[in-house]
Amino acid sequence: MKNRRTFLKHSGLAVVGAGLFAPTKLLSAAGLASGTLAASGLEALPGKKPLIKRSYRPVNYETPVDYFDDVITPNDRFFVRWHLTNVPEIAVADWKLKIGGESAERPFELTMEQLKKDFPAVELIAVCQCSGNRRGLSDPHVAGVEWGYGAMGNARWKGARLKDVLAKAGIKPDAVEITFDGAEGPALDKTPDFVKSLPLWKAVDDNVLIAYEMNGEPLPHLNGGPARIVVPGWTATYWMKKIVAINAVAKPLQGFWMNPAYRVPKGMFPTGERFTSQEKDNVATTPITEMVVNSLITNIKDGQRFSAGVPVVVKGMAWDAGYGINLVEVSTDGGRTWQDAVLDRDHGRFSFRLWQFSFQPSQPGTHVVMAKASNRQGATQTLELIFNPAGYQNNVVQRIAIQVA
Ligand SMILES: Nc1nc2c(c(=O)[nH]1)N[C@H]1C(S)=C(S)[C@@H](COP(=O)(O)O)O[C@H]1N2
Ligand SMILES: [Mo]
Repeated sequence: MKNRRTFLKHSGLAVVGAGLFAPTKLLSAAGLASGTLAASGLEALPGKKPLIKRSYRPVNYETPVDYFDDVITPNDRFFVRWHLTNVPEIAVADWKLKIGGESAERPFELTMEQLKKDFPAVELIAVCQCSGNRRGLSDPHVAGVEWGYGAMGNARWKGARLKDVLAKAGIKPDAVEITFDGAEGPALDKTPDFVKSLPLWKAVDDNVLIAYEMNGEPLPHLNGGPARIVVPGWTATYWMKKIVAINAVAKPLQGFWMNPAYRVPKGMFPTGERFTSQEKDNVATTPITEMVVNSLITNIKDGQRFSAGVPVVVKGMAWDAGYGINLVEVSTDGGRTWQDAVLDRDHGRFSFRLWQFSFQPSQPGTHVVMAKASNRQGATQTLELIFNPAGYQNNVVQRIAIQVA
C-alpha cells in the first residue's frame, strides 16, 4: 500500500484526527476478533461524520453503533464500501445511463433529466446491508473487510422503477438476467471490474429502483451518486452504485463477482428468493440473495455500569428481507428467559424497525443482555455462528455483559 497520507491527499480525502481516537470509543463492537478494533480508527471522509475506517484503498468505512440512534441513517453517517480504488466523481449534468444488451429490443440512453421526467418517481425506506457485515466477528477468522456491526444503514430512497426503464427498452423473451455496471473501472487495480446481475424476475420487481435521492438529498458521491440500484431485501452487493450501464442478457453473467464471490453453500441459509440461473448441479454454492433476520442493540455497551434497582432501557432495531419483523425478544439473564420488547412504528417492510425493552436489575453482578428478532415467516436469529468461508449472513444473537453494582 502507498503512503497513506499521500493517497489521502491525492484522493481528496480529509483526515480528521486520524490515529487520535482511543480504541475505547469503539468498544461497543463487543466480541470482535482481537486485533480488529486495534487496527481501526475514526476518520471523516468528505461529507461524512467520522466513521470507522476499515481500509483506505479501496474506501471502506463503517458506521459506529452509537450513530444508529434513529430509524433512518443520515447520509453523513451512512457506511461506504467500494471494491475498486479509482472511483470517479461524476457531475449530474455529465451522467448518462445506457440501457441495452442482446436481449433489449430498443437500446437507449438516459440523462438524469429524462430519468426524472419520463418515469414516475417512487420512494421507499430500505436497509442497505453488506453481505459481509459483522465478518470481523467470524471465528475462525476469515479474509475480507473486517467489518464490525456497522456495514449497513437504512435510508429513504427515491428513484424510478427499474422495470419502467427496462420496459422502454423492450425486453426480449430470451432475457434471463439484467446486468449492472458502475462507472469505476479496474484500470489501476488487479481487482476485476465490479459487474453484477439480477435475475430478470427480480429486476422487474416493483420495489427495485434506479435511485437518485437518498434521504431527500441528491445521492452522495460516496454512496453512488448520481444514481444507484436499490434492491430492497437483498444484500447490498446488488445495489450497484454510480450505475452507467444496464443490460438485458440471454445468458447468466459470468465473472469473479458472480462466482466465486458473493456465494454461500447451497442450503446453508433459509432463502425464499433464489438466484437459480446462477446455480449449477456441480457447484456447491449459490449466490447470496436475501438478508437474514437480524437485530442490533444500539444503546448499551459491554462493561457498562448500572445501579441495582434503577431501570435500564435497552434500545435497538431489527430487520429482515421484507417479510416483516413481528417479534423482538430480550433476555437479561444470558438467554435463560426471554421477554417481548416493544416494537416502534412500522416504516415499511424493508426498513429497520426500532424496539425497546426496560428492566430493573435487582441483583448486583454481571447481567448478559441479548436481543433476538423474528419475522412473519417464523425465521429467527441464530445463537451460534453459521460459519461460511466469506463470513456472510452473520445474524448471531449479541451478548452484552453489563455490570450492576
Ligand atoms: N459501483 C459499485 N457499486 C457497489 C459496490 C462497488 O464496489 N462499486 N459495492 C457494493 C457493495 S458490496 C456494497 S456493501 C454497497 C455499499 O453501499 P454504500 O457504499 O452506499 O454503503 O454498494 C454496492 N454497490
Ligand atoms: Mo458488500
